[in-house]
Amino acid sequence: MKLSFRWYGESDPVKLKYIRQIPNMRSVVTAVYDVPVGEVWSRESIAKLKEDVENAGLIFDIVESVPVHEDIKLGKPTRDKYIENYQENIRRLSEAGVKCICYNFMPVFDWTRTQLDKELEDGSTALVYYKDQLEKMDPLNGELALPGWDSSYKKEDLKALFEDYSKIDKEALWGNLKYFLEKIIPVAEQSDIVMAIHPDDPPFDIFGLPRIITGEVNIDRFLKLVDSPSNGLTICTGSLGCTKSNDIYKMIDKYSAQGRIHFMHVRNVKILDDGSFEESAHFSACGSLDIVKIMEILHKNKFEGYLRPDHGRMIWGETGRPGYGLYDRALGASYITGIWEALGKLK
Ligand code: DNO
Repeated sequence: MKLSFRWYGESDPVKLKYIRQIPNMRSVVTAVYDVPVGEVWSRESIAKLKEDVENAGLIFDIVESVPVHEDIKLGKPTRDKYIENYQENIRRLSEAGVKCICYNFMPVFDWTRTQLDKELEDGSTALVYYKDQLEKMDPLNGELALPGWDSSYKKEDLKALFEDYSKIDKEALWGNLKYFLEKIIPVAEQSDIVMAIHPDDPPFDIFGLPRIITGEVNIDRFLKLVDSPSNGLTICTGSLGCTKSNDIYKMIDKYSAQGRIHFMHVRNVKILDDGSFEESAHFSACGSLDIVKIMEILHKNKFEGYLRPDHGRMIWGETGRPGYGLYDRALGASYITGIWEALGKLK
C-alpha cells in the first residue's frame, strides 16, 4: 500500500511540512483548484503542485479529483467539449508523473452531511448525517453549502440543474457514464494512468437526485461498462460502509482480488438504528467498521494501490476544513500503518 494524505493546496491550513512528518507518509493527494469545473488545467499549475509536493520530500502521483462537468453527467450536447478537456487533463497529469486519478459521478452534490461539527462524547467534533436533519434541508434555498460541494453554483444554477436532472432517470445516468468512460479510459490506458471512481456518499439518492455508484451490484455493472484495469475504483469504507445493506468486507475482498481497487479511503463510521450515521475515530471500537479486518483483506490480496486516511474529527482544539484537519487524520494514518506493519510481521 502507498500511504497518502489529502492536501487542498496552498490555502490549506495543513502544511506540507507537517504531512511530511507523519511516519510512513509517501504521496500527497491534491488537485488544481484555480480553474472552474470542466476546464483544462494549466501546465503551470500542475507543475507548481508537483514542485511544492516534491520540495516537501513527498511524491506527486495521485490526483483527487478531476471533477466531471454536469453536462457530461446529464448527457448534454456540450459534453463532448468537456470530455475533450478531461482527456487533455489526463494527458497533462500523466506528463507530470501522475498515475491515478480519483473522480466521482454524483449529480450536483459531492459528499453530503447534515452537520459538520457534532460534538462527540469525548469533546471532539465530527461530521454526521442525521435523517431528521436532512428532511429539513432545502438545497435550493441557496444558503446551504458543504465543503464537498461546488460553491460556484448560484441559486438559479442549482434550480436549473435540478430541473435538468428531473428529466433523466438512473438508466440515462448509466448511459452517460458509459459514454464518458468509453472516451476517457483509452486515453488513461495510453497515459499509463488508472482511473478510480469514488462511490456515492452516502450511497443512496439525495434530494431526489439519482445516485448509481452505491453497492456491489452496481459496482459490478460499472466495472463491466469498460472492462479495463484502468477503469477502477476508489473504495471509500465510510461511504459504502455507512449502510448495513453493503457488505464492505466482501466488496473489498472481491475488487482487490480483481485488481480493480486503485485507491482506498479508510475511515470509520457509526451506523445508527434509523439509518443515520456519525463519522468516528479510525479505531475499530469507535465505529461500526472493523478496520483491522479491512486491512487484513487488503494485505491478503497484496494491495499495492494508494490508501489515505479519510475524514478525521476535529481534536486538540484544531480548527479548519471539516473532516480534513491534520491531527485526527495523522492518528488515522499511524493506526493504519501500525496494523499494516503488524500484518506483515505476524504472518
Ligand atoms: C470527501 C471526498 C470526496 C471525494 C470525491 C472524489 O471527503 O472523499 O469529496 O474527493 O467524491 O471525486
